[in-house]
Amino acid sequence: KAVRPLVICTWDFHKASAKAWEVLKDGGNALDAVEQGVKVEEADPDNQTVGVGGRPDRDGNVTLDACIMDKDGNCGAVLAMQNIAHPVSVARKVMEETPHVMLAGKGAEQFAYAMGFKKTDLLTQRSKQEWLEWKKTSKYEPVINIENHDTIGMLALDQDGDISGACTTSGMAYKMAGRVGDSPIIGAGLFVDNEIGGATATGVGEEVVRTVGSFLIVELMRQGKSPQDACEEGVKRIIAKNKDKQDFQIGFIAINKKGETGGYCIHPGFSYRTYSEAGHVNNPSKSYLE
Ligand code: SD4
Repeated sequence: KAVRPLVICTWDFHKASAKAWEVLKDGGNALDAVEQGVKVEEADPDNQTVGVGGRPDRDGNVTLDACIMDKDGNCGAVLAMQNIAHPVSVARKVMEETPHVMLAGKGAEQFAYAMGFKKTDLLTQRSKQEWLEWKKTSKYEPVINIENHDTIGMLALDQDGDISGACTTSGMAYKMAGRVGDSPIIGAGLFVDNEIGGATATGVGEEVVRTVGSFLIVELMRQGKSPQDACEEGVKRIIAKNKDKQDFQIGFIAINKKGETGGYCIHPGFSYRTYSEAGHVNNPSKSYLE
């Protein structure tokens, strides 16, 4: 018998997984669960890689990326959007209220206002101070498990056995203006196929985009791999393209229709949360390197 409902998310975001579980345990659907879950991190000013409080780009602007995907393969995304606290909810509106899948920059922001979202200053004093400090040297060197520490990708399997997912981030700190990572790209930062399962990613987005990581993992599950084996193969594909230089982090998590889960990363330090009737657990991820 399948384990459900169930939620899984990147990193130790226990408040987000608890929120999603609250929705799921009362029979709520997976789409609402992932949206409500990741919104907890978007709203948290202490999380410096998602939503309010996110680290800015090198010009001092906080630009947010997010996407969402439902059981029917519908999806929506916003890219490099400023001044809106809940990009995942705007992504859901793109999915539900427009004929499009992605809106970027100013267009996304205008659409959000039209949908009733309020203008919000996303740059906190703390993130601003750190950025001013960074500007003194302006060295762009993402630090493993630190700069990448907070993107939230979440997948849920609801009581009806349906899967949805969401992913939201402020992206790599001090990125170039206009840079977009994997997180809002369907297939890269997130993919759900309700016949099979779902996958989502955290880490250096450029590498995830190059291998269309989350889509790859779902396809590997379609071919019979467990979520764990599929995540491991996903990381190995990235390693194969980076034989000489592995000084960056990638973490993948996945779920299938049976409620089996998996996670894998390059460097130790990544973990993921699961919440089901079996409990609320922070799972240290296995890693490619020791
Ligand atoms: C990105 N994957 O924009 C994101 C970064 C990330 O925690 O995971 N940050 O490339």
